[in-house]
Amino acid sequence: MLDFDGFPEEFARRYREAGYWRGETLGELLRRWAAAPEPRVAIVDDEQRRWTYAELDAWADRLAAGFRALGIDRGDPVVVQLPNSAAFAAVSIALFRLGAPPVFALPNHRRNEIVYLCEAAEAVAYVIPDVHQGFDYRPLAAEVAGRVKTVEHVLVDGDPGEATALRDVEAEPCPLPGPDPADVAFFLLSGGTTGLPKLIPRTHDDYAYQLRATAEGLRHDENSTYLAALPIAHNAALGCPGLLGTLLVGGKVVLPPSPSPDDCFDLIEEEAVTLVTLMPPLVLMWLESAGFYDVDFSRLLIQVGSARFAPEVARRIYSELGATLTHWFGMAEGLLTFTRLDDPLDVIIHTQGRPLCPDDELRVVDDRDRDVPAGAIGELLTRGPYTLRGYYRVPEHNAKAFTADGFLRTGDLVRFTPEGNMVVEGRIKDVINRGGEKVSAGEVEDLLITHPAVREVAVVAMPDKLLGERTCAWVVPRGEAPGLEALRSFLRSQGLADYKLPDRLELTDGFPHTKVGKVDKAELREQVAARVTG
Ligand code: OOB
Repeated sequence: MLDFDGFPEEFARRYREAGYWRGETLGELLRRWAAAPEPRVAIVDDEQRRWTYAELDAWADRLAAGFRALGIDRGDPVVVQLPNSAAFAAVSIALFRLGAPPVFALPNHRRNEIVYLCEAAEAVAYVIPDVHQGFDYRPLAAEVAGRVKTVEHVLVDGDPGEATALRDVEAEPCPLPGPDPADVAFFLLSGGTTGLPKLIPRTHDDYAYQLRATAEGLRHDENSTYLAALPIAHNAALGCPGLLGTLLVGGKVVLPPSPSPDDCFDLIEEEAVTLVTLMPPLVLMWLESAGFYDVDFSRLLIQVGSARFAPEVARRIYSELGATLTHWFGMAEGLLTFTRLDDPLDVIIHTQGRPLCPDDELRVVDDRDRDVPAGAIGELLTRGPYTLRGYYRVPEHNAKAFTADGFLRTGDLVRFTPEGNMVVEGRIKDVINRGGEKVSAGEVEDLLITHPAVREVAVVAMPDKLLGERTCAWVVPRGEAPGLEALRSFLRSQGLADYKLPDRLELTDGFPHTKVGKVDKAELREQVAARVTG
């Protein structure tokens, strides 16, 4: 079995007694709806094919049996890199039933990320589409399987090429040993604090709670329709309530080909969509396009989180779309806060609301872990029934990332209003939040420093009208100065995902330093901000 930092027994008992944890496992989540006498639509895929709960359930059973026949067992991690598709749901539920935790990679991850994930998890298999958005995943998978010895199977949704087709894996359903509710159900990726993103173990107990509570919080039920516009491999669209929460409550999930207005707006009416999750730049895009379409948004609840969401834009959701907003703060690690449906408009627009669970513990502290006065800004620390107790297999990192009593140091700077609503004010972690996509500065720096023309490098955020932030690489050159395009193609050749490539290059003879001798990134951020806005 997988060895990971689970919840201490004293806390597990408390969460069970309070009724948050009910001994459920995620593989069982759609059984009830599959057994209903009337067929119910679970998923409408990007080719408008409609999958009933019974079909999805049977497919997951056949896949689980097939995975087992391949030798994939309870506790064996499997890297899953599928786009939004019915196969994503079937494969994930099959792996939940088997107790073989998927490691959810994003569709735009490339060799650098996937090799790392396979190695960090010691994955036994890697599941991919054949071609998606013009990218052929099969050569990538062949390379990954060649490099990472533990990866024994490459499984392809579609034309398998040299690898194995998912459809050929399916087998007659068989009894499975099944996981324990306290087991790791799957791994998510952290946005990163230092260096490479870490693996986040999420248990059946904790995620089943998250699904149930987020659905209740948004009154999302069997009559609701969720439009999965963002990648369902990301926590926000996977389970807040997202794909899995919708399947839990018996609703319908619609998978558009992309989050663009062209692909989504007609579906909103045709499928009577009630909930969608968007990142702030997409809200802007939807607002700019809405006038060109004749769509009734009045039933739609728009869930926005992942990055700072400007109040001026938030207000336009009401005035221009006639839709409703729920404003979220979330992290793959666990903690979710959000504005409730009956909150006053001012609260919805200006704050990220209150924690999901009455037993979420939140502290706001200074740089010596002392609680700041009420209303002051400080780092958010948190502990609770769906927040991890340790990243996977990185004890040294965990010693710094958690307090001795198990609070996660979020790296986010927040304050609370007198009414108890949280407001994110900034962050101290070394991450660029590129419109909701997280770029770990250290990860990009570690690759850039290996370029022969780079003597020193510091990657920082710079302001951007559309994305909020973009990535700037400051470089002290060695010999002839490199250009931005040269550095970008170098990073691409190293297998780094496109969204992590720097958007701008600044050359300098040397970096400013702080009193303790570290590169002064705050100063570099200010200098580039002055140049791009000035
Ligand atoms: C969501 O999850 P991640 O893991 O991609 O990123 C977490 C980080 C937070 O630590 C914070 O730095 C930032 O994203 N963030 C926000 C924010 N919501 C998240 N920063 C400013 N304002 C906000 N409202 O991003 C995520 C997961 C589940 C639901 C929603 C978002």
